[in-house]
Amino acid sequence: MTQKTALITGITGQDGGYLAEYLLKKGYIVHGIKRRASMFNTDRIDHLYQDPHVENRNLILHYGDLTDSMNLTKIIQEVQPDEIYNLAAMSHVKVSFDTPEYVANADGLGTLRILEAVRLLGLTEKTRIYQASTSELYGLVQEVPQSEKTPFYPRSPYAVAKMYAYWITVNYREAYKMHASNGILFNHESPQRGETFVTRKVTRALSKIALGLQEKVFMGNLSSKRDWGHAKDYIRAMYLILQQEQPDDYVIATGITTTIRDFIKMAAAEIGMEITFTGEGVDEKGILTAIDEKLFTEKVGQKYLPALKERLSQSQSLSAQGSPSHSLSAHSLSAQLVGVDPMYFRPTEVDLLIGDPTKSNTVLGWKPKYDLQGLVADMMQSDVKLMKKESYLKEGGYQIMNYFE
Ligand code: NDP
Ligand code: GDR
Repeated sequence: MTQKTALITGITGQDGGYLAEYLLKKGYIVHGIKRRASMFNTDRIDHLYQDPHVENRNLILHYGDLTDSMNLTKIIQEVQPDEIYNLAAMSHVKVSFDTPEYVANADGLGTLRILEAVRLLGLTEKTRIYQASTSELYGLVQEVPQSEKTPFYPRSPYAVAKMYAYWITVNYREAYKMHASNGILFNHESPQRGETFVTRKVTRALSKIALGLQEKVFMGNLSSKRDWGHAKDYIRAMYLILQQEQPDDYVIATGITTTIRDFIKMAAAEIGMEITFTGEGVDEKGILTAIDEKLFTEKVGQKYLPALKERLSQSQSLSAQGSPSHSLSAHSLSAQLVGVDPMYFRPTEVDLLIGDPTKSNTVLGWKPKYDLQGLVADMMQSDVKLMKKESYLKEGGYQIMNYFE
């Protein structure tokens, strides 16, 4: 069998890194498009790096950008890919309210540029295209669970741009008989998740709090619900979609939804910390209410326990006084671990996502290996390890300098 060639846009992102590794293991030659940045931005694929001076490489990177059609056309012409995975996007929903025009250009028109390049280069029969569509298309709740037939109602510039990308993919499939498919992926996370998405923000912050490197974390809307899976499972679905004889659109989800609040509790419980939420809206607080000392010692380490117990005793004495939220503000080392800051609220929110993966289960034979508990465990284990490195550096006197002080 001849070796297949894949082109991944967004190879430096969470999904791009996992997908590149997965396809390389399957024997593909993988080409990736990366943006020029003022610092290295290849952390997620450094372990796959191959010296450009060595012959017969299987991983080849190209500088490029989804906003530059000439560049994309040139790369696609050069690579002649069997499969294109279009994962590149400005993928942060909140940030898309700050950069709506850019998002329309990169996430919306960027998809058109790829489809049109494949068409103009005469590759419509050779090249299969995967478009990274999203559960954000469902936006304002019309029905649950959300399936391939649920109407869209996007609620952010990001989702609106992705809606254009979704339909232009469908249109090129119908108009030019291209093998172009949408994966409507619900939220998927991992230790490689960007630090400003909610799950990773939580697992990083709780790890730092456990090690005494941070006092508390401020969050946005704690009541929204998400259907979270593991990125390692979801990139398998991308691959399966492109192996089908016919192109089509598929929901990839777990079918289980959880609030942000409960995700925080689960992540804390994973390392033996019990967090209880009190108050409402912007006054809501997550308080440390118990420690499973054995679990904490096993997952984090004995030496970090005394400081955390001190915080817990404050929590208990304050709640005995009957007014935790009022008294807490007086303490510099308080028992409050989570707060709410409206700066993280979105102008329009997506309240509830829960996917119906029946079609991908039956047609693709796709089933996730991780459940939410497994995902949380993987992320917490990884972030505790990461933050321990930071802790050791701090103990050794190597603190990150603030050059503006
Ligand atoms: P990330 O934000 O981790 O990665 C995005 C990638 O796109 C990065 O490699 C980034 O490069 C690149 N990129 C951004 N803008 C451009 C541009 N203008 N030109 C070229 N490359 C660009 O996202 P994920 O890996 O989490 O998601 C992958 C795709 O799937 C995205 O399209 C996202 O919108 C979509 N999606 C994600 C879901 C999720 O839960 N993760 C769910 C559903 C859809 P750089 O590293 O330089 O920033
Ligand atoms: P989302 O992911 O918007 O669903 O988009 P994100 O993790 O950013 O938010 C999920 C929910 O958590 C709430 N939230 C917070 N979110 C962030 N980022 N930071 C906070 O402090 C915070 N507090 C509460 C949000 O309001 C929201 O309701 C992700 C991205 O990967 C998209 O690219 C992808 O298309 C969708 O998932 C499916």
